[in-house]
Amino acid sequence: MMTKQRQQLYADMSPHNLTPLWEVLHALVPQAPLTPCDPAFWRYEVVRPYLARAGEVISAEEAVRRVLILENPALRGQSAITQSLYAGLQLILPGEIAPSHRHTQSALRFIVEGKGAYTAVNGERTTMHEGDFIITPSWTWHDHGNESDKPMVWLDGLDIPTIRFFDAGFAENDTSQSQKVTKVEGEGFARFGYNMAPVRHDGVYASPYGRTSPLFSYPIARTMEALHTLERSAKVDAWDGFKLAYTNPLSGGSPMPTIATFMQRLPKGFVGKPHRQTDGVVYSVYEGSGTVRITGVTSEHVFHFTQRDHFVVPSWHNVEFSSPEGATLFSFSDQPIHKALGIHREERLT
Ligand code: GTQ
Repeated sequence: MMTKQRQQLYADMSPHNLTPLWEVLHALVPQAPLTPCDPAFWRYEVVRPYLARAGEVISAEEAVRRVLILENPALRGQSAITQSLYAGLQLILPGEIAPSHRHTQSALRFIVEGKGAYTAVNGERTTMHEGDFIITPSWTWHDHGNESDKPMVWLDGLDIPTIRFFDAGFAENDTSQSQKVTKVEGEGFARFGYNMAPVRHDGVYASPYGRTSPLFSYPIARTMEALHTLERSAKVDAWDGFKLAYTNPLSGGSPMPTIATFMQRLPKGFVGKPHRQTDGVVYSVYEGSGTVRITGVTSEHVFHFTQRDHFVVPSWHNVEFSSPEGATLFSFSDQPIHKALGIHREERLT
């Protein structure tokens, strides 16, 4: 019997770490992406009390980073929201410090609740407000502190699973809890945030952070000014509403080499068309409310979102937004990696 002979072959060679390709070829080289990730939704109202309880059982200092990880339900135990990305909600209470360290993983913060705490990057502190987008470039010292009188919560987005995949993770703790402040607040923004850049004798406008944006704070006021201006006067995109990508001002590319970030405005009464793309996307609702329909090959999820909710749209799932009230959504994905590899695809249905 052919089948029996095959089974015998598989069994005999298995101890030698050999396995037949033809049994797995279809799954290895699928006709279209077959992500193991599921669409998922985290309602802030549900998450917030657990964050508060985390604040009662451990200090930011002891935890180093007091974060509840948003785990994809299909990837439990892997600290991943998509195959390549990590997301978590970090709480820092008044008077607390999250000690200084650095790592090769790139990180973003999107401020979800509160104002007045700071993140320090390479000697400069930046005060955080709801809706600000802040980055900590790979291998830069960073610490967080809350000198306000209210708790602060932000979304952490990191490329942890990507760096793990490449086995390229290094980390180091600083010698002091808070790094020394060596620059006034706003210096980085003054150098790079006004469509200008410092002039060097050799004519190169170099980022101090390699392939990462030299801007580490993208304040919400500027972002909303742009989106509101477009909303008043420009033609709305039938799929995205008004959507802008945050950029590295020196390259025009994404602020970090592994993660692209976006803010999009769905105008009041928006009914979007479905589209899909190879990069799985994590969303944080900055303001307003609406509905997202996420359709995979065999599944359909409909989430009704409101301010501070989070959700994830896996690779190659159709996503479709509607918003009677209007909404503004922050999002991030691993799109720069897809583009660097020349494998990014997107499809807009009409
Ligand atoms: O703030 O450096 O959510 O290193 C996970 C790992 C935050 C951080 C996280 C981290 C950080």
